Amino acid sequence: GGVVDRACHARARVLQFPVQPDPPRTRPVTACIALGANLGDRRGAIRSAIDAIGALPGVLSSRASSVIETDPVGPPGQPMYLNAVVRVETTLGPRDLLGALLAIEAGHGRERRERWGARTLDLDIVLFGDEVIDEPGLTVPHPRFRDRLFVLGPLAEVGGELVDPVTGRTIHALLSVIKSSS
Ligand code: A4P
Ligand code: MG
Repeated sequence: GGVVDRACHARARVLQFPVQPDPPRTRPVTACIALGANLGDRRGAIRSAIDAIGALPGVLSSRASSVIETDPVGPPGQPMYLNAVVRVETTLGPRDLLGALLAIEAGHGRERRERWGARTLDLDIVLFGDEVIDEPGLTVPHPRFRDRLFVLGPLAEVGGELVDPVTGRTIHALLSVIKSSS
């Protein structure tokens, strides 16, 4: 009946299929979570999500980037976003972390409508140590983060030295690639 159970139930509800909790871990992993909001009280949602992530059981420490305002990517006519990244040291597994993030999103009144559409709060796992995960409901590293300045900028601030396990490049290197192509 702990936070992991609740997180699994939240995840099962959103994904509409049952999920098993991760096996217990002892060694902490560095994970990075991207935050985005473009509806309602954007700054309040980002701030309280940063606090909620830092307070999760199994999150040993956390460090948040600056919060930046960015042009929307996706369907036209959306409001501007606020984006940030939080870097954590955690003993949660990736599935339990996702469940906890979905519960935080749900607590902010997130409703899923259009893909890439406007949202009160979006929390994505960008990196989870050097793990590569591709399963229904969880793809890590996040499949689109390498093209997105609104993720790479804040990510470089808190984890520029971290290595993308798919390309073998550091975040600093990925950022300079997209800066030079845009
Ligand atoms: N899911 C799979 N992998 C992950 C992961 N690594 N982290 C699954 C988190 N969730 C992951 O998410 C649907 C499901 O993705 C989750 O239930 C989880 O099981 P969603 O947030 O409802 O779907 P979405 O919004 O269509 O996709 P996603 O990936 O969040 O959208 P994107 O691609 O991140 O785009 N423009 C600016 N400037 N700033 C933004 O933050 N964000 C988006 C969202 C578009 N444009 C933007 C921004
Ligand atoms: Mg998302």
